[in-house]
Amino acid sequence: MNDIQIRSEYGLDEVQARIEKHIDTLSNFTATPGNGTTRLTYSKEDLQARNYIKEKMKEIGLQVREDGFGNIFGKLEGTLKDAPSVLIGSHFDSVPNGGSYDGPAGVVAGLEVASLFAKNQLKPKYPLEIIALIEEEGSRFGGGLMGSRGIVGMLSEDDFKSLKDKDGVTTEEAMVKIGLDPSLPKKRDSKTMKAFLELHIEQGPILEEKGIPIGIVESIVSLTQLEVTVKGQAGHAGTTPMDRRADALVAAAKMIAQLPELAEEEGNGTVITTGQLNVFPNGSNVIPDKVVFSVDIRSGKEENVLNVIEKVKELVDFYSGNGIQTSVEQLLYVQPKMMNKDILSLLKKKTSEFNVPYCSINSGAGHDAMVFSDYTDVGMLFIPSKNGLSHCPEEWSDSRHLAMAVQIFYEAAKKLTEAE
Ligand code: HGY
Ligand code: MN
Ligand code: MN
Repeated sequence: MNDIQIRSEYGLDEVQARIEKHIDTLSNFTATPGNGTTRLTYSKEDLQARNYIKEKMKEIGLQVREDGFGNIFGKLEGTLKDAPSVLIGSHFDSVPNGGSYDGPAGVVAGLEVASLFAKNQLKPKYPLEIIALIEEEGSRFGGGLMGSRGIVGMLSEDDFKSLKDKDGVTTEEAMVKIGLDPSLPKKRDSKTMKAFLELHIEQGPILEEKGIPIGIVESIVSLTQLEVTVKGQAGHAGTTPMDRRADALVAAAKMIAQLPELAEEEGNGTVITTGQLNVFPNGSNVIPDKVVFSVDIRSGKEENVLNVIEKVKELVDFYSGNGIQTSVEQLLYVQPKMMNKDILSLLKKKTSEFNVPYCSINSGAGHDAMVFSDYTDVGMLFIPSKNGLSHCPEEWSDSRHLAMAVQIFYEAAKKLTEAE
């Protein structure tokens, strides 16, 4: 990778050292130490990370608040009264046994941009807000993109309150348990947002294989999360003849085995994944009477996702009957999103000014930026993922690339907040 200019106002080595410390500290807030990051929303680990993020925001001199979902905001006021903010950030929850960078890289980048604003005593006209979002992964309450959907009003208060985790704990109960206040304001008027910048790890192999440190995201895939429920009849594994069974797991297994070819038939890079499978009552000598499994479908083109959703529903329906009942619930659906053209140009310009090699890239992963893109001007930068790995303990990115992204966002944020 080409080296980069070090400009005095950045003290890039100092930024890089702080980035490594932030990432390392946050990675310790996990329920599975030694086996990746497991930081579920409103968990003990969430609270540890939340307190760290808020402490860093206060050290920088930001005004810190949390909303009624538990999203964290650190604001550097602008000179313009009641002006909309330039937001920089990402999420701080994780998938089970995930990595240290998916989400936190973007929160840390925001903290470091704010640090540079403070260090250089910038007085922005428009406020700069650093944001740490909850439940982007949906690992605890399903669906995903919960913090950002809540802020823009895509997730209603009632729908939020109705969400429960696998133990039946509601969002509000879980919030109160770690000292959060669900009665705080939730939805935010989109007029209070001027722009949203998100740094994220690529989570794929493209940048690393190209030897390019910065990816400027042009679009984000369309995605849906389905939940399929298959019901049958519980029974004794030993005394129930094979021709008298309504085995929910056998039916579900036949469905799941056929999902990949639905995506392959659709083509266009369409992907489909079953990541979650819950069997009830889950006894080795009991015929399962209920199975619940996830189906994650993505494509750059909305029509591909819609086609495959219909094919999944037909496939599931095909196995109902003979004592088997099926249902499909859609937990999340987001259309493909284009990043804002002006911000794209700004990020390209600022990256070029540092002679940092970059390329345009489309995101196969979902991000909070896709939610905000319908409400404000949005831009994303990617940095390479080692061996293209993510959502696993092996996830790793180079703090030098993260520091490069910080300086690009710093210059872009100076422009967007008119702190020149
Ligand atoms: O699933 C995704 O694309 C993101 O990591 N939540
Ligand atoms: Mn992420
Ligand atoms: Mn993720």
